[in-house]
Amino acid sequence: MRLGVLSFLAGILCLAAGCEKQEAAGSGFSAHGRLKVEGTALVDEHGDPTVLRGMSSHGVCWYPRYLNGGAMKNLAEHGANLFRIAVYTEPAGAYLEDPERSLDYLYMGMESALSADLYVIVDWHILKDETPLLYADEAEGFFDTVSARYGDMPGVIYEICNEPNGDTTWEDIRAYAERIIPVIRLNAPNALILVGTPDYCTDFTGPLEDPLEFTNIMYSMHRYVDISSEKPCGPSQLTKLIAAGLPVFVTEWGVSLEEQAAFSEEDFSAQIPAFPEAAQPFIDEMNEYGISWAGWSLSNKEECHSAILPECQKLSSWTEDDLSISGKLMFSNFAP
Ligand code: IDC
Repeated sequence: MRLGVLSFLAGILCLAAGCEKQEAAGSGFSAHGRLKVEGTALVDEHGDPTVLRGMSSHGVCWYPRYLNGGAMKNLAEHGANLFRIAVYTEPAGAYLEDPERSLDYLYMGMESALSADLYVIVDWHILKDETPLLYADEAEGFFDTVSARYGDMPGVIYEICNEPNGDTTWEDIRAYAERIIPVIRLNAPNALILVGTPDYCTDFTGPLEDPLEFTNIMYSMHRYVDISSEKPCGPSQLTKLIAAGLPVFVTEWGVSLEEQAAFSEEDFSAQIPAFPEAAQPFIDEMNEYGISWAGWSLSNKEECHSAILPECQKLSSWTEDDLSISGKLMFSNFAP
């Protein structure tokens, strides 16, 4: 429980010092209630700026075991106030093949997260399908079903498409958003809604030039710090986007090794320790602007993105020793 104890002590010190921002980052929807987008910031029901930080699940169809109540409680103990649930559309075993199974897992994760006082993002995780228009009918059914079930609950946030990619244009995403957002808003008129952007949530030209007309929306930004180059990541586009007044929510960030395939296993593990230092400028930037984020991902899959070490079989009660280098960095920054 080293990290948990540390965040608890940090919380006490912080409160003693009158540091409200830090205290707020670790508390969930019971304290903040309904969220509203004001300019580039999220404000809570008291009108105070609010930052959400936590983890994203891996695909619910592959790692449902991490959607349990103890896991969510553990995230909250480490200072998180957010959990994102990734419902992959494809491939085999995912939503399109077995919607009931994915919905069961989604609801299980939502109940666990909400019980632990975490805000929850319902993520329609397109990826190989490239354009959200391909399965827009299914998306419409999905968001209608989920928003009807949860109504206008302040803890529930909707992310209408994970990472549009390939030839998908901003116009395609706009057409999709204009179809899906009204479906959600019919059941959940005040919900915060997040919209994926072109080129895997890295290209904001469209939203900047031609933003959506809806209120209470933010644009998803994804950032993977490539450490195979061994260079710390430079200042990202975040500063520019904030200066331009675009509200962004980092719904995924993490480590990537572009040249992963070219590395031997030994080289691969040699690279990972560089991650905390390489990622620090981006973390600092998000903190500076009060940007909300979810780290990818809460699982022990044998890959560089996993927060839990592959040999760790625990499904909750994680201590620092159970976390990967990436997991340690994310968990220790929930309530910095
Ligand atoms: C990755 C998973 C990996 C899985 C792959 C394909 O970590 O285990 O095999 O998806 O389903 C993203 C995506 C996210 C990726 C992640 C890491 O949104 O689905 O997860 N990533 O590659 N964008 C950039 C990186």
